Amino acid sequence: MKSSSIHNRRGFLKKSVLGTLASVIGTEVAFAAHIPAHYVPLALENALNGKHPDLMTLSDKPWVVETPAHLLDDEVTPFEKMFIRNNGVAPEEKIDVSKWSLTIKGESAKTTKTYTLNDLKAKFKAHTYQLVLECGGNGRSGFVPQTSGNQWDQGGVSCAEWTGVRLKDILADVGLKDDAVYIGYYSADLHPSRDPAKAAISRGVPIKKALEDETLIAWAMNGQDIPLQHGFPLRLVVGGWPASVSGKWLHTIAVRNKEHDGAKMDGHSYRMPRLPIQPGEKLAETPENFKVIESMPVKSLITFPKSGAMLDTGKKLSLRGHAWAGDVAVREVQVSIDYGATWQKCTLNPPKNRLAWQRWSAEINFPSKGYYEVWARATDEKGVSQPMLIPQWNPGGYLNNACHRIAVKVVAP
Ligand SMILES: Nc1nc2c(c(=O)[nH]1)N[C@H]1C(S)=C(S)[C@@H](COP(=O)(O)O)O[C@H]1N2
Ligand SMILES: [Mo]
Repeated sequence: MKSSSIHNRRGFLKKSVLGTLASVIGTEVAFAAHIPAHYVPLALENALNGKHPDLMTLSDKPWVVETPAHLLDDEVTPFEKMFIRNNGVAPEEKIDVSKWSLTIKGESAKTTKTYTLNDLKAKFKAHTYQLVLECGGNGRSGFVPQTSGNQWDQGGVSCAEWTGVRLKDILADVGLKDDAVYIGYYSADLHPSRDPAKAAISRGVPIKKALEDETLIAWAMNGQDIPLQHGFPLRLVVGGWPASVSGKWLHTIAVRNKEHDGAKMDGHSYRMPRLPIQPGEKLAETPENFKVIESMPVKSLITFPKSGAMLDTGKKLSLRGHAWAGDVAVREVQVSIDYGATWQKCTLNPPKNRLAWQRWSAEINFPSKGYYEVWARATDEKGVSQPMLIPQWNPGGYLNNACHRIAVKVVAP
């Protein structure tokens, strides 16, 4: 976003911009005259980038925005409600799609090959999957003591529909050596320092995950070009694992003979202690102590109603949400209105395809008026359930899959 397009010469927001903002957020901007020079109101940053005004900005540089749970109600997450996690500076120059290419190389690739976007579309079959992308740090704000990193509530997750070619088809075309164990991606965004010698992020997955049918090199999201902030024009999309492995603005994939060693693969980045540790405990950040996070854990969200809902006594509440469980499916979702003492089974739909989230719903009767909490708990195919409160503390604040809870007030009509 260019400041000159929203501020006047003295640095104040243009009248027309304030008007646009008011119409997007559906109300006047209070104290508009007090907005400091050169300042960009939070809701304006969302609006200018086509995002819903109620998405919450966790960080400005790099840009990170989170979706409140009740805005994740759609079956397929639309662009405007999709969280953004940037680790660096998204490409700022206009991207010439005709010049964009993907190179496959690396010590464990039999050859090096470069494909233009058109080559990819012409040479390989296109596939479309709905895929859950959840930030490994989603839920981080629940950990005590607080860990460093963006303080996500529960909304660092999306399930959009991605279209592209299977990475496995491209890797078959290039040829893999016998010692190939990992792939790593390289992207066109810049490190926050803008030092071209450094990468903002360069992660990857073991070859087995890379070769799954659902692992895509995608050029479309929800039937359209991938929006700039989500990786235009090409993105690696790997459902069910920390979304940090789904490299945006993708230009190169390296086939590796060892665990990929790109930016944010080391230390405690996207890693969990191999053994449980005390909350706040310091542990040397070695691969002996920390292992890379693979499949994300079982999780669910209540997406309707919004927390704080009011209901008349004697009325049923129709509740719904989504549940997902990394590499596996969800077997059951239950809800409780008595702090986990008793649970009611929900209706649970199958996923649209493997690695998509699953819709769940329930009708709830409240026995009397008063304040209630509704808790939702999913169980995966392997029988693993969400913890009701906080799971294992870890230095990166990853994998908080505690039950989502909303407040409901039942009142006399
Ligand atoms: N090139 C690149 N890819 C990236 C990132 C990034 O900063 N640069 N962020 C990663 C992280 S940490 C997450 S959680 C997801 C976020 O995807 P989204 O912004 O499209 O929702 O993108 C991943 N891919
Ligand atoms: Mo992330």
